[in-house]
Amino acid sequence: MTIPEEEVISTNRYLFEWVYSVASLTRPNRIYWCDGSDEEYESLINEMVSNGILIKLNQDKFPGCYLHRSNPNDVARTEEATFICTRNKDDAGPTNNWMPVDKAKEILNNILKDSMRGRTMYVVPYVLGPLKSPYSRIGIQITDSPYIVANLRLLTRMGRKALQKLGNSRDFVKGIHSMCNLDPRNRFICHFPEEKLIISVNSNYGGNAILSKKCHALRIASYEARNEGWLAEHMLIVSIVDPEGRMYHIAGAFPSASGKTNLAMLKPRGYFENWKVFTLSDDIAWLHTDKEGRLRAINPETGFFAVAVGTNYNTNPNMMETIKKNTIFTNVAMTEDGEPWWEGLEEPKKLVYDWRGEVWNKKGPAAYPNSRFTVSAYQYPYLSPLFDDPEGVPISAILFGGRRRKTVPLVLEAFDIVHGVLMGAMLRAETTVAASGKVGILRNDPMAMLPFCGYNMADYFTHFLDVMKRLRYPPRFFLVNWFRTGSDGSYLWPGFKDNMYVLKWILERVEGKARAIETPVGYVPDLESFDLTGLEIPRKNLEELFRIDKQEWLQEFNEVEKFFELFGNRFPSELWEKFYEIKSRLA
Ligand code: GTP
Ligand code: SPV
Ligand code: MN
Repeated sequence: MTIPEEEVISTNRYLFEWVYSVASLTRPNRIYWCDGSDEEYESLINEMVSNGILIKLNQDKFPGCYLHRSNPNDVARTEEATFICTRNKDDAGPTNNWMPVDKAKEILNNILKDSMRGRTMYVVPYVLGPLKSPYSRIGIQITDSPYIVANLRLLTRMGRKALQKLGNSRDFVKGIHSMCNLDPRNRFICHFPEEKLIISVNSNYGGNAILSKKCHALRIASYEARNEGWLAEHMLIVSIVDPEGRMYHIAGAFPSASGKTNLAMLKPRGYFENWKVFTLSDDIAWLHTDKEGRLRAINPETGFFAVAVGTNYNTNPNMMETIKKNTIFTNVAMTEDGEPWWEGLEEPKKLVYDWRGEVWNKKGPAAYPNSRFTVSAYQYPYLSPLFDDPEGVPISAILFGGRRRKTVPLVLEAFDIVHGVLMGAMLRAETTVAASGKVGILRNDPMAMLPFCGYNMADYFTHFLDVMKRLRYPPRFFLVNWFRTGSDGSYLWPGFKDNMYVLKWILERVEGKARAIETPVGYVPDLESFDLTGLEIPRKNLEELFRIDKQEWLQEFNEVEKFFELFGNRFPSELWEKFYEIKSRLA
């Protein structure tokens, strides 16, 4: 194949050879190298509107906003179709689906053969992390989906600048994505960490197909991070300024659709009027150790791919302001005059088309429960001023959380670093709509990384502990739970903006100020001194929120024990020791 002169925007021979080898397998009509310009984005959008991939929303009220309707069989991540392909099965570990490299490539090559016929193959270079950061990384995604290109443009530093940064280096993650015919039986999201390669076929859904996100920034990056001494985590990063003007940064790992975006975007109101909260990341954090021995966090992304349902002016007013323009909505409902709509917003007085485009009959949901929107972080009103800081921000506290109806109190502080890491490793949470399969099933989800760790999780625990123990100024560790329910099944804690009460207590603990009560499993706030000024909540709810039930916790330990045993002798002994030390206090 000859390369037309005007398309040459890089001199990287290695890159060209790879791109053209993929083209000779997939046989696209045309190859297009993305430069990341505004004009390019606009023309992509216009093309998608003209061929029905995007629907123009009401441009008077929502300028630059579009709706995409997925194939109904392709609306969430598919963990059962996600594989880590390594030479040795043990390197993927017992929690990942594994396939031998050769077998996976044979299957994928057969699927990819001629898969882009009649389509354009886009070559999308992107940088993860601030352009000048020593911690940033480069990826090139090849895709035949213009919808994915538009998402990459909003979520990453994409285009010419990435190629400039790459130069003639071979050091980039290769992503090959083809929608094929969206056949769910031939859907595969395969990772080859040993060769920095991702191949994703037969899906066009976010986490399966925006390869920069979960596939690169978590699965491949976590593998590289282990080899290089850092961490790639499924964590939000939030910056908090107290009334005295001190700024703190907190990271939090919660499973998918369990509150990262909402916590990162908390808008302090009422009693917290004199506080400020800024967002640095709503989904992914890359954590490094700096020269002083602090943990530093950057956000590899530049945008949000966030859950729509439940987002409104009470829960997340900042996000509501952000998504009024230049936003791609996926699988939300639409009113007859072209406004996006989903459950949790005010009841519309107008006719509503559901997420499939049919007149909503109110029998099922109008918006798909995992409907999302993609929007650039740069139009978010409270983006952290340190968002583009190449060095990232120092982390004072790490939170682990998830949906738990019982057992886990509103907040629980770890005794020490090893216990903190153990708390993360012991994290269990209910499954959510973000992945296909049953919702509400309690499962182990260590550090909220179960679906995203690119190597054996026992090695991951060892590495996580190593990184934390090497720090001169380690963060404090907390378990949090906004989802505990009372006997009637309703949430005991109001959540959202009121999570600020918990964050304040956490910062007071960091400063060595707030009082806590020691329980067998960690420290809980002393109810007498826990500041709840301005919050009306029945005393009996509070008592239940902080209650540690020894029987339930013993059961928790017994169940987690079985999970840890899956890892055999690869599981770090230091965590076992801490585990049994605490378990013995419960017995
Ligand atoms: P991913 O993008 O999938 O990684 O999700 P996430 O962890 O960022 O979750 P997000 O903040 O989008 O919240 C998911 C769902 O949980 C939404 O429907 C929220 O309304 C709901 N939610 C978030 N925070 C709270 C909270 O404090 N209390 C309650 N009850 N619900 C919450
Ligand atoms: C998640 O599922 O954790 C998400 C959405 O953040 S996705 O990009 O689909 O992974
Ligand atoms: Mn996520």
